[in-house]
Amino acid sequence: MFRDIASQQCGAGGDLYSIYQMMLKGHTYKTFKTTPGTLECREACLADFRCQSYNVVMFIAICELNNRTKEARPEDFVKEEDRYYMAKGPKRVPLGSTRELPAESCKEIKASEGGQAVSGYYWLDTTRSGNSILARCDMKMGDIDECAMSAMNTCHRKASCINTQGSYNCTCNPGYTGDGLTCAATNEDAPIRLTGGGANYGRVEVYYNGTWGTVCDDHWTINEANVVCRQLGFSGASQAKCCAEYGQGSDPIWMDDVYCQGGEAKLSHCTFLGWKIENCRHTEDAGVACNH
Ligand SMILES: [Ca+2]
Ligand SMILES: [Ca+2]
Repeated sequence: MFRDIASQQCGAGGDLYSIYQMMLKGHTYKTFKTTPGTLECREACLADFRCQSYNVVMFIAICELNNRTKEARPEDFVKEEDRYYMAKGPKRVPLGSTRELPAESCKEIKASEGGQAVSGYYWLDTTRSGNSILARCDMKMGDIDECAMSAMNTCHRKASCINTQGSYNCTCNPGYTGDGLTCAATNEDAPIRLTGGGANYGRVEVYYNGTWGTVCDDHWTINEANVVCRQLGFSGASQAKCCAEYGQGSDPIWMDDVYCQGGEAKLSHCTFLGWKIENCRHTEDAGVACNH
């Protein structure tokens, strides 16, 4: 046993070292008896890529292979009279680098690998389920970057994802409005027309995504009607009409719950639920009557 320790200390160039009367507790995945005075424990660790370090129970020569280092789990590196702790050294496989050796968190990898840990993809098993997943770790933060993989975040495709400690944030891109999980275009210049009436009155229709569709009359007031009329070149509106006053249009119902301030140049600049996000029927198609 002492030859074991001495030989490792000599050949290791500082990378291998034993620490007496200390052990790493709670990370042993394999325990077996060795022949005293041999290198069996060290050889077993070197032969198994899962092995990150080992404890030896002195005098009875029991070997405990650990799947963590004391750097990864400093809180579990504890005093133990009958044991010594041994690092695996340069042949150690970095934690989280293979599916069979997942880390519990990016933070653990950062602790385990120190300055060697670079941001990138690692294997994690955050719930100790036995199933590893590949995730990107932001090592500056020591945290999972949910933004790197679309399956790990619920941001809308028109939102940008910002990684945060323990989570992430979604923010709608410029020109879109919403909570980041749903984003609707705010400043698209959708053309409009009046149908089913006369030159200056009719059902409001909006052209979006290659198709003409209708506007729902929920919250349809003179404010919204004014924006429609001005967009069409009239001075303003005399009336906002509800309830398919000028007949029912056909699908899609493009806009619902439209709120205009009054100064918008286009109806599509007003706030609304988002294109085709609605709870209406065509019996609720909105109309306007404009001033000449
Ligand atoms: Ca995160
Ligand atoms: Ca509605």
